[in-house]
Amino acid sequence: MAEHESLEFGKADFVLLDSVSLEEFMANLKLRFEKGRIYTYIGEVVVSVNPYRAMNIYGRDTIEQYKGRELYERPPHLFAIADAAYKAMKRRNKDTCIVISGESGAGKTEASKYIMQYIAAITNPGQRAEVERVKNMLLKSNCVLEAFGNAKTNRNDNSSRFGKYMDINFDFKGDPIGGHINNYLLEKSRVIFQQEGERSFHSFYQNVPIVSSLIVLIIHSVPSFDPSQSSINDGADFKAVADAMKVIGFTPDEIQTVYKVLATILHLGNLTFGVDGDTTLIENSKVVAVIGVLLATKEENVEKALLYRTVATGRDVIDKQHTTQEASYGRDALAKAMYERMFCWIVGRINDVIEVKNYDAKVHGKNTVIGVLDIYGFEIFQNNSFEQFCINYCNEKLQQLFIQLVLRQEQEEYHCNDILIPCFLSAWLQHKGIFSVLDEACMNVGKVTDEVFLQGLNSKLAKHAHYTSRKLSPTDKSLEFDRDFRIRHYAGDVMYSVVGFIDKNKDTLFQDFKRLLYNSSNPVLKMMWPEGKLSITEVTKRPLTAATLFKNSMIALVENLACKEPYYVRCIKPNDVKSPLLFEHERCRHQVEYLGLLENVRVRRAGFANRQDYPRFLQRYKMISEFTWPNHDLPSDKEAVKRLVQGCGFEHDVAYGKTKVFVRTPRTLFCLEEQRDEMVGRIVLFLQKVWRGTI
Ligand code: AOV
Ligand code: MG
Repeated sequence: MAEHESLEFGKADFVLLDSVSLEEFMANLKLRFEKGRIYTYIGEVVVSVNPYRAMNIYGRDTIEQYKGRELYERPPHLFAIADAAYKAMKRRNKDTCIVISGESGAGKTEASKYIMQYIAAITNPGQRAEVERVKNMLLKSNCVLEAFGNAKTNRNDNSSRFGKYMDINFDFKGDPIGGHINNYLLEKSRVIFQQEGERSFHSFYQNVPIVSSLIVLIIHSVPSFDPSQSSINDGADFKAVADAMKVIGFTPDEIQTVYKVLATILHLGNLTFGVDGDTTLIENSKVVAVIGVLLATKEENVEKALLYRTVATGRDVIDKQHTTQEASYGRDALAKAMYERMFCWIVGRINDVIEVKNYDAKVHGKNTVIGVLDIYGFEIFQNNSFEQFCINYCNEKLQQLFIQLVLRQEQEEYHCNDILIPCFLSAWLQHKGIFSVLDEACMNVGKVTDEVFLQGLNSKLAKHAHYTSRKLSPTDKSLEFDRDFRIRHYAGDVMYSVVGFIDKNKDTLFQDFKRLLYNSSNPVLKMMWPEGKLSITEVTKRPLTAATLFKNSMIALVENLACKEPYYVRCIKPNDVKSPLLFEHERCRHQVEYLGLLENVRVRRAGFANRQDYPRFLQRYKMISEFTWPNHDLPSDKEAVKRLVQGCGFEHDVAYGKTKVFVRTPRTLFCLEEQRDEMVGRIVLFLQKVWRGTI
């Protein structure tokens, strides 16, 4: 397997290690990284180490080398996995998916883009116009979604702050005819707050020139472009995004509305509230006037929505004045909701243009899909909140799926019970617990605080091995504050601060704001807020909490992935300083362990139905090949075995280790045996004839 790569680059497949130990695994990973070989297989899983430098391995010529080839024919690459997923889809009519996992900054998003580029490059040889259009849309959508959904964090300058699953639909020719994007929980709190050293979404910075020209009154709200952030070029990105939006078909009005929403959010950030006697008021009322213009609504409507809340008491409807605290809460909720809604609307507009158009293709034609999943990676920050909890929960869910699909399945198939899959994954189970305690706390009537929620966790999860808090472990120095609790995730311990959990979970946006936006005379904005149509007396149902929505979307995602043939890319982050040179051993070892890569190698090796020493293999089968019978003149037994296998056409099902040959499926072994029996039969017959003297 992948033997064309010289051994100086290490083993191209971890299955071929002489012995499966952590040391050998790490040594091979390191050697390959240092030699610029960032991809290595475990069977059909690609392990990728972020090179943190431009690699000359994604060009047209490389694509050509992988097109239509078998996995083992070329050195390990994302393109080979993309090709395998594509071939399975095309030849075997299977829906496939490519799941890309790894922690924040490990290279998932980059990998997903290369995979999509590859698929775009190898399809549509007939240059059909509609297919070209779809491909172009799919590629352009990345750029737009990154602008609005990615941000600089302390882990990654271009960190995905939403989860993305993209289906690409193919017709019977294997050409892309459409697609669909599902997005998962955007980290919208970033709009109003960023940790030290981080930024809001790229869109705010890229659009500075336009947004500021929209701002009639400049009130030191426009974020300044920081040239020291060398990896981010807001100006150039802006042009690319603006072009991409145009190509995708966003109308000038739609694009203008996007800028207006961004400007509104920046202005909301400057609004402050004060009191005059019993009255809550807006201190800088000029801002309200600007927001009124931007939202195409009356200034007094904006003011009213910010200061009052319409409540139904029995049959009466009254306007209840906010306290300054409530007003500030409302303002922030509005900024977050407007951004999130706009993001979802953008995804929806992209979906409109990429959805499979042709009715016949949808209903009658063969329509198979390749799904590409690129989510936000596991992350630990200085301060971790509800969003990190959801992100890390999502990563555990995917790891759980990997265990089920890749490790367990192979284990069962081959009855290799001697391989133990560690139980480091019991952790996710209790998240269910945490989500339900959270929802319970939010369901309570009366004043529910984060502290009540924490008490709930402490009593429900007191005995859980993966949960602790300051109350439960008072002597634990790392739990510095009363508000902290800690979870042992599969990828590491994370300390969460309970502050804000309840609000973020309830995710309340006063109906007054929805009405305000729905009543805008800007039709694009109005369209984003259909539920603003309802009056307060019509709004009765308690909306689902953010945690419940997220949990449900994760369950649906996992079900969707589980019914497809999965291909995995496991990304590793070599260091925390974005260095192309540094392979931090401890950091990498930790990832190899929690990703379960060693177990992956073990089951994969066991997954080979058979392995034998080269001399033994030759001894048994040498009679079936003219190159090896009765003796071979090749330089080694290994070479002889290769010749033999090639001659039989079993190359795709065999891997060559240093001292052993691995045969993957029993079928190949049976065929070898059959051919052997036949040859042995013939030889016996021949010998009998010689013995009887008839020859
Ligand atoms: P992520 O998607 O896994 O993190 P990215 O794909 O954004 O990580 O990668 C982070 C950065 O690493 C990129 O911006 C590149 O600078 C560099 N990089 C990654 N892969 C490559 C590659 N193949 N070649 C060159 N540079 C690369 V997160 O979205 O934060 O979980 O949430
Ligand atoms: Mg990403």
